[in-house]
Amino acid sequence: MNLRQVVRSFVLSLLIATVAARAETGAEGWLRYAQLPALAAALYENAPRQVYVCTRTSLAENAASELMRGMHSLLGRQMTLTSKLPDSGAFLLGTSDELHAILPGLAPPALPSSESFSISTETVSGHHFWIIAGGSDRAELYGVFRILEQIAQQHPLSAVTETPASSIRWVNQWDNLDGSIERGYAGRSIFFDAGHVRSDLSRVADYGRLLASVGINGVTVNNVNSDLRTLEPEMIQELARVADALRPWGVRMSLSVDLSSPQVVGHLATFDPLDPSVAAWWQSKVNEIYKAIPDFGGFVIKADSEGRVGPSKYGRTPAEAANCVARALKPHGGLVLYRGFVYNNHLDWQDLKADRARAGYDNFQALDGKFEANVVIQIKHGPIDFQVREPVSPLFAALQRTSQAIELQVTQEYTGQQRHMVFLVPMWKTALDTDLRAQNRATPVKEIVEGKSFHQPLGGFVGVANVGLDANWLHHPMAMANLYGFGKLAWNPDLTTEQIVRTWTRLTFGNDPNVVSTIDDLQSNSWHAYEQYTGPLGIGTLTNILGVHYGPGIESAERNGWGQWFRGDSQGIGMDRTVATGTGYIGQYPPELARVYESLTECPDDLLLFMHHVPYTHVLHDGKTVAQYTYDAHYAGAATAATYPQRWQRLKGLIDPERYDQILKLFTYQAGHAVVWRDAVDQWLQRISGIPDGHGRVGHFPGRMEAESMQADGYRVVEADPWESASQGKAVVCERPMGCSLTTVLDRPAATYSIAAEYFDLRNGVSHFQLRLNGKSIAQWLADDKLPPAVVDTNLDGSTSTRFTVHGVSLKPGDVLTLEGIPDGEEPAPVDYVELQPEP
Ligand code: GCW
Repeated sequence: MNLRQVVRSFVLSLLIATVAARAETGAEGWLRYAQLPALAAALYENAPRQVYVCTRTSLAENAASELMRGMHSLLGRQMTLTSKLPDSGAFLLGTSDELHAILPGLAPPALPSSESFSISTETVSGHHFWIIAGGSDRAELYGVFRILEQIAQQHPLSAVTETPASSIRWVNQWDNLDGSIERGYAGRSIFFDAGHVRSDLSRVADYGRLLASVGINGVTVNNVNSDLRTLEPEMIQELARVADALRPWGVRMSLSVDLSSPQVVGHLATFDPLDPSVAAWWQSKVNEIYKAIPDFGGFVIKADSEGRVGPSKYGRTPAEAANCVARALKPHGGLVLYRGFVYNNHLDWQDLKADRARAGYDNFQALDGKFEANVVIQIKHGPIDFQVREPVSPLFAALQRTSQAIELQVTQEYTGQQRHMVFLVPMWKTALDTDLRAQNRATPVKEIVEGKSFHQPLGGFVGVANVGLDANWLHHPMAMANLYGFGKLAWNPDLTTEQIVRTWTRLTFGNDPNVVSTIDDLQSNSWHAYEQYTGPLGIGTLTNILGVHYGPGIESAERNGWGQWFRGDSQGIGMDRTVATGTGYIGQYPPELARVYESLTECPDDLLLFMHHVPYTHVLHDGKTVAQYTYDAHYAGAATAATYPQRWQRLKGLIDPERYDQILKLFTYQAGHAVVWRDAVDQWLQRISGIPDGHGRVGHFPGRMEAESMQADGYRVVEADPWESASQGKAVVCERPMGCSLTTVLDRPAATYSIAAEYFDLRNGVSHFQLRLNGKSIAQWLADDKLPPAVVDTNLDGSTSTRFTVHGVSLKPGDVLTLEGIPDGEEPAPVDYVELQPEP
């Protein structure tokens, strides 16, 4: 070994020792502050060891202790907080004026907003100062997090001044007071339990820290489907404790409220927003809140939507409702975020002109300019509902005299529920970068929601986060990149996907180049792969929209009032939203963009079925027909997911064992579930279109033995519902407590194979499975996974279908393969098929 190699291996062993020493629960998220190898730490040898805070507010002190905590953890360095300006070097934290007052020689840059910060180094009388100047103490904290982020990535520190792109950078939590979370996939609420605020709010404080580190400044803590008790006086007192836990991190609490509160909580005869007694009630309620929570952020309002009451009850408009509440908040500096998600979920599906996508624009466009200055319309990025691909909502361009915020969904409701790795930043970037061409000029969505395009006073980003009590917050360790990425984009939507994922990976898993490039690649392409194996061409995710929004449930979107139709029949598929022959939705876009979407030839393929109804033989830009493209996309997407476990396994030893194992398990599951998706959609498409797959794959599985065709002892054949969620529509169940079995005599050429068993893992039982080869056990496992849905679903369907694979089995003709299942509880050890695949 030469000296370089010696040093490298020393550094490597140090790194491994550090990694091995800590049990990684994921609780720290991207704030691990993992100790740097000695060589990297040497970069910061000259960094000061003292910290001086100009004004000791609790936020500024928190910033200082975060800095000390980070420096200690990253560099093993003891830091001290000094109460008088040191005459040796130090980190100095303060506002520009404060810094100038203590060291008149200093000239920190002018900061454009109270949330701006700057980092610089200065040498005064031979002493080295690192200066973190903030427009406020909250911004000092942002500066501290930025320094630590640089060090954790082993970047040299450089002078920088930053200002967030918009002032509203909030997360929403859809937490219910009973402790459940609507569309939450990572355990119960960190805020509530059994109708009350939790007594232990330590996770709330930790959450505040994570959020602050990426610049989030607000949390709406309760579900937009708001509990009517939210504004009861006792609840406000309890909620004040949540605000207290968030305050040290500069994160303001806000609440979702139901517009009927004046009636339900205040016992008024009405909640008509134009009734003076209602306005007075809101005013006194808001005053009461601010007494308990002086930095209260405001209200989020969901009204006239999905069963929530609203102003329509009194023939009033959303503007009249929003303004009534906003006027009460105004004297305190609070905001109303009124959701644009207002639509009729009892549409007539037989009416070819009916269109849910039109609703946002139809309900709000005429109200432009009629809102109070502290009202912001919170608009989901697409016109339907967080599908895997949607165009952006045309409402963004239609509101030119109203402040707007974009609502993005971090919690992966329609995108794999944190069982599938789906990195959403590329999807959000696509939305934010979409140029709506309002007024025939460049008006990308990001600039509209920043308030820039139309010179609005407010604007911003709201992310539906739904973290839970799971130690790692979101269940899938990879999903934390979405929360991180949301915060980063809210701060600066011009960051690239690469910048975001790279930083996240380095902070979360360390700086090993192999680790960084593997994870970045996995994450970056994951949305595309998920789109391919679920719903390509803008058709919608194709999940069961009437149930848990997880596995395939294709036709659940059709023929009901929810309006998520794609109108597939034997002739063709897609929603005709054109002005010429369809619902006219496309006409809601500014003319330049509308022209592109209206044209069958110019409309981008990935939005084709969102905008147009076409025959399955319609030829796309790449020369394939719609039918063949769809078959191929599903095969390609599932093939990509199939690579995840192997690619991950190459990182063994470079990642701590806890997260390594957890992610390997999730990737293995995802690879299997991608096949469930692929087969469900492709089988369905082949049947409805009558067009066979040009490559002969769909419906023909050479290695597959359907459970219903194996020799059964005790197993009974059942139909799957919907049929396409089981291979060939059928599965088998065992109702004998002692168990049942499926046997087959193999006739494949002698070789090494993987054997996959496709079974259904229900929540209401833990069945036991065993595979035997010629009587000898080769694998056994329990159907004990806690799959979505979190509610008990007794269906054998695309949400519960799960794959177990055993690799490297030598098989020869005449071998006898047996799958045994022992039911448990109400789970009848259900099986779909067994599949053999030759392995190299
Ligand atoms: O997509 C739907 C979700 C609901 C949610 C609603 C909304 C909180 O399925 O669970 O309700 O959107 O955004 O209000």
